[in-house]
Amino acid sequence: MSESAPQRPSGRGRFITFEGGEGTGKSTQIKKLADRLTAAKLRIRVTREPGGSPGAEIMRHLVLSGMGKLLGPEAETLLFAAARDDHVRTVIQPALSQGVWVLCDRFADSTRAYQGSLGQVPDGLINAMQRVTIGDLKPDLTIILDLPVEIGLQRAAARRGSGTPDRFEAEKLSFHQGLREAYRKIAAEDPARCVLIDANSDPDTVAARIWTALRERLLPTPASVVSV
Ligand code: T5A
Repeated sequence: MSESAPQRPSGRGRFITFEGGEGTGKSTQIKKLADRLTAAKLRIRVTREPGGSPGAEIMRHLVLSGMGKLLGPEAETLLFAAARDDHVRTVIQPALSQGVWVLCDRFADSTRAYQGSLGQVPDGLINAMQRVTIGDLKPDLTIILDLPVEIGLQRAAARRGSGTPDRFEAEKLSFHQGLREAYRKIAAEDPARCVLIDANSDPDTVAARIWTALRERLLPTPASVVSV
């Protein structure tokens, strides 16, 4: 196979996050990008939130089972923050400092969209928790997958089969519509970091859009690509 691919960077790895509403195809696209970057001989760590480390996976179970919701929006947000704190310290930072590229399925923008915009948790609390949990850590690139909510929910339902919807899948259609708008706003407010990707196509077409964005954002000069 011969294609343009990124050169292994010296020093710190790159941090790429995937965001979007339910069933927008984040997991599918992370796998495709990981395969492509691995073929380009980069060291890749795929991870997710909530979760990604043993401690954070326990928190994941708590929030997705709906137990966090019983405590109220602010306490539920604290659970996400506690999970992120463990994940950043034990997985993300060590990998980046070893030159590994980290691809993370959801990160801090999820808290801003789900708990901030939709849960109405005040910005002040979200910002304070962000300072504690991630400090100066900022994704080099955030891919926001954009899709009509009905299609995303249909995809999520088809994949779930006869299983029960989780705590957020079970929210009303208006919640998911608000979520889509919240992500569009995040993308518009931080265009240097975020790219909004039309996810309403087949998986390979969406992957090609993501690859183009990644090359434009993280590999800006011809000198930074090699053939494999
Ligand atoms: N959350 C998370 C917060 O509220 N605050 C936070 O701070 C954080 C970090 C996590 C939940 O936690 C919330 C947000 C979430 O509700 P989760 O189980 O990790 O929940 O689930 P999600 O991240 O929401 O991801 P989903 O499981 O809903 O879906 P994905 O990963 O976006 O989609 P994917 O790739 O699994 O695809 C879904 C189905 O569609 C098909 C796939 O094959 C699959 O069957 N598909 C396509 N079909 C047609 N065309 C395409 N282009 C397709 N791409 C995928």
